[in-house]
Amino acid sequence: MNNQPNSTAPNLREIAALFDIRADFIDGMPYGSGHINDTYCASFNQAGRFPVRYILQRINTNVFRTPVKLMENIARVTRHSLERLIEDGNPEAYRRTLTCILANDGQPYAIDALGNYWRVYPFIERATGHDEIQNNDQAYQAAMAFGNFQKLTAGLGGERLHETIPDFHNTPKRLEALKAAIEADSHNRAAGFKAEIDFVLSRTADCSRITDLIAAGIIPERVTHNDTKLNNVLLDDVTSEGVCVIDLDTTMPGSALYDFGDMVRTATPTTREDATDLSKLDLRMDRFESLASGYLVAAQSFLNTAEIENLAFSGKLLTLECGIRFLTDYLQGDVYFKIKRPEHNIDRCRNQFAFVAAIEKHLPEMEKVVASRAG
Ligand code: ADP
Ligand code: GN1
Ligand code: MG
Repeated sequence: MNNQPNSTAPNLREIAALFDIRADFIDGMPYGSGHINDTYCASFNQAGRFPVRYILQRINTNVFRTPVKLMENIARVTRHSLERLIEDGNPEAYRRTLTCILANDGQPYAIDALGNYWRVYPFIERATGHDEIQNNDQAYQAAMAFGNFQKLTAGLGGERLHETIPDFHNTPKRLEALKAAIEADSHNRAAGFKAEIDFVLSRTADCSRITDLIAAGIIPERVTHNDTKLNNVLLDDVTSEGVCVIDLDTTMPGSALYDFGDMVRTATPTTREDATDLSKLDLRMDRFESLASGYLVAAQSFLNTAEIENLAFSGKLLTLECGIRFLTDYLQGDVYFKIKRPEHNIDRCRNQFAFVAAIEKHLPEMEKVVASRAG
């Protein structure tokens, strides 16, 4: 089974009818640039007001093997988030968190005639998830929003959340998976990518730095988002304020460093993740300073010293890990990430590795910035 876009377009009217939307379907179309789920934006006439928009999302069950447990997590996290916002008197609580529209049977998901799992969220209006950063304020606001999200989930009582993808950010295991893909070489691609493979192998020691600190109890487990790429937070179109953290599929036990690292990966490079002209790729220190400042405003009160000391390094690790995952997927024949061209995954991999090299160059400066911002 693979993850490339389904050629048969779903009947969105029929999907919408599985949910308690209480509005008349007008139309719908594919939406966004996520690499994992199939996302649609649909318009409705809601008691004479139109268009009222909803997001209809087909969950990728090739990637998320336990969709019911996944939706249990999301329902808990979003309910908790809404309760806190209302308690705090936020006048637009329903724009500040995803909320699940329940299916006709009361579950936060519905299964269509083909066995696909679907969910529906109100469309968060007048806010955008940016694929590419435009200014330092966006970095500051996005980082603060993800930091506040970690603060919010720290207050989630009850049972440990389900691990929707076990070992998601276990970089040593990601490295092992790459080695297995090289060994199997199912698509006869490995021979052409010796430079990329050597790049990873020469950084083997980096891969286990955070997992070792977690195993030693020096870095604590927290409930984290685990997919904090820039376009997974919607920023207000007028003020740039972080309005709503989205894409909660991987919200589960993790490390704060995974979240900060993925922000560095996506908010500080000068080019987008799949750019092929690497001569222009560098890390912008001004973006990094804004990112670290915004994150620490929200997170400084709960992070421990070891976490703060590894914030800059986490950017390097998460970028390396993402490059490893793109390379693995390329060698396996593009079964995980959606691609728009045959070389997409290897282009992304090369871009990530070039960015690792850029981070390595800036790491001492980045560490100084974190130290000064953390006081
Ligand atoms: P994926 O896991 O495939 O990345 P996301 O949940 O991130 O899927 O959704 C894909 C895109 O759809 C997002 O980047 C964002 O632009 C848009 N999106 C998702 N949910 C909403 C929402 N509730 N309101 C507005 N836009 C949304
Ligand atoms: C995927 O779902 P999306 O597009 O926000 C991936 C992340 C990767 C990212 C790389 C569940 O994120 O882990 O870092 O692509 N999500 C999953 O762009 O694997
Ligand atoms: Mg996403």
